[in-house]
Amino acid sequence: MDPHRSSISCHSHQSSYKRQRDDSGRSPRENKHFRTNTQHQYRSESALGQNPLSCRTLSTRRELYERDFPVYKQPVEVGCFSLDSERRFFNDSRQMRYYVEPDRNPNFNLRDGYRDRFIKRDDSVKERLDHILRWIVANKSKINPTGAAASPRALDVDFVTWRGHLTKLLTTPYETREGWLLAVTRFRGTFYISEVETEAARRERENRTERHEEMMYWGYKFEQYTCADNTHSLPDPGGVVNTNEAFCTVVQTRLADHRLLFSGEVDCRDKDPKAPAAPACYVELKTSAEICTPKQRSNFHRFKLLKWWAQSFLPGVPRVVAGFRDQEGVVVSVETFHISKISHLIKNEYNCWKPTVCMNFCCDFLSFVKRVVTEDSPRVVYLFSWDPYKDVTYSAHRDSQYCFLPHWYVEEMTRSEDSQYEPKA
Ligand code: 0WD
Ligand code: CA
Repeated sequence: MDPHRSSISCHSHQSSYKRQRDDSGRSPRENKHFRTNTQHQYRSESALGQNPLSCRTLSTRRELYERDFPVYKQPVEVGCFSLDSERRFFNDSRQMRYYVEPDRNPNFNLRDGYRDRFIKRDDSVKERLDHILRWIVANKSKINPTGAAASPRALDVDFVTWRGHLTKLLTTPYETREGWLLAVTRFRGTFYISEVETEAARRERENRTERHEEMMYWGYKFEQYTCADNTHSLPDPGGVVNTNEAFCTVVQTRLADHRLLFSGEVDCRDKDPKAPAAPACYVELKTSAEICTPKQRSNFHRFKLLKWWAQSFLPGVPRVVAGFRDQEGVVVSVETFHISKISHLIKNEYNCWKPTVCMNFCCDFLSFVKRVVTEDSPRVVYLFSWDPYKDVTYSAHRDSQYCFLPHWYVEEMTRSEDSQYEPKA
């Protein structure tokens, strides 16, 4: 038998998992999440674990996740980083911006500057987890505060990922249009999750209409109207919008028994020096089409507020400031949404989304990952795949195009782990 395949095959693991679950005395209903998958979506190159019996799936049906809200610890900011106008990484907050409250009816023209004062990030460049990994290498002591000897792992967290990837997981039980691919590598006990662009997403990116391209600019233009570079200055709507620039927070938290470390881009913070500490001082900025009919209001509650809630709830950002714009791209009104009040706002909506379903699905997906991803190696990627109305499936790949942990990171983490046992100077 191919040693690569046997080492990664989840067949023996599967039976041990089943035994474990059955012994736990939990109801057989819980096992409905997992069933034998007889299909194989990825038979590519060195696809491992091809024994169909060894493959299992995770259901995304909402009703399976209507349980008590899982424990989600208050996210703690453990650091931040900045990406400059050329997308260079800095281990500091130099790109932090300050929120300047606009007029309630401001008439901001979001189309201004699209042709002549816009530098767009090249979104065909896939950065994967690189910026977060750079931050980890520069801040290892902040993540393992108790010191290395206590733990044999390189990092004292279970999962490292982007906040945006977790947002996609939270909204999955309600998503009917876009599927996802998430690559997972287990390295020194930690699971790294990095998105892979789907074929459909690539086609959409490469075939955007001019109108769509311009509308993507509008969100960044709204940021320029409402953010200042420091606490004493005002926004400069005459400047250049450059989407390479970013300020990212790095937070640590726990979802049930999953310890998470993730990073997310933050638009700006409250400029009052007496504002609460991060992430509670952060403000998320959004634009949305103005709401003129009951149908539009209902859609806003069902789809937009779900995405806004999930994205900001995860890192503990308490408020979203929304600019509502007309068809011509003019912001006609501005409204603040408090994340903690969004679930009340949607209560009157028939058959609407539920935060507990989002969180329980994410939690069960992370448990699924922990069970499936058994081989600990930067050379192995388990690719989790989901399409609307389907179950989550996976396949395993060694030395494939999906590998995403860079050599510099693997070397740095291996070196620092060995050095833990060296006498301290
Ligand atoms: O290359 C990629 N496909 C990805 C890049 C996937 C995931 C993240 N990233 C990078 C982004 O370039 C950005 O620097 O990570 C950072 C943001 O990560 P996140 O906070 O986890 O992502 P998300 O919550 O999806 O987006 C937050 C904001 C967006 O604001 P809105 O209000 O539109 O949700 O980050 C920005 C955007 O302003 N953003 C991006 N900026 C440039 N390129 C991108 C992107 N691909 N994705 C999101
Ligand atoms: Ca935003």
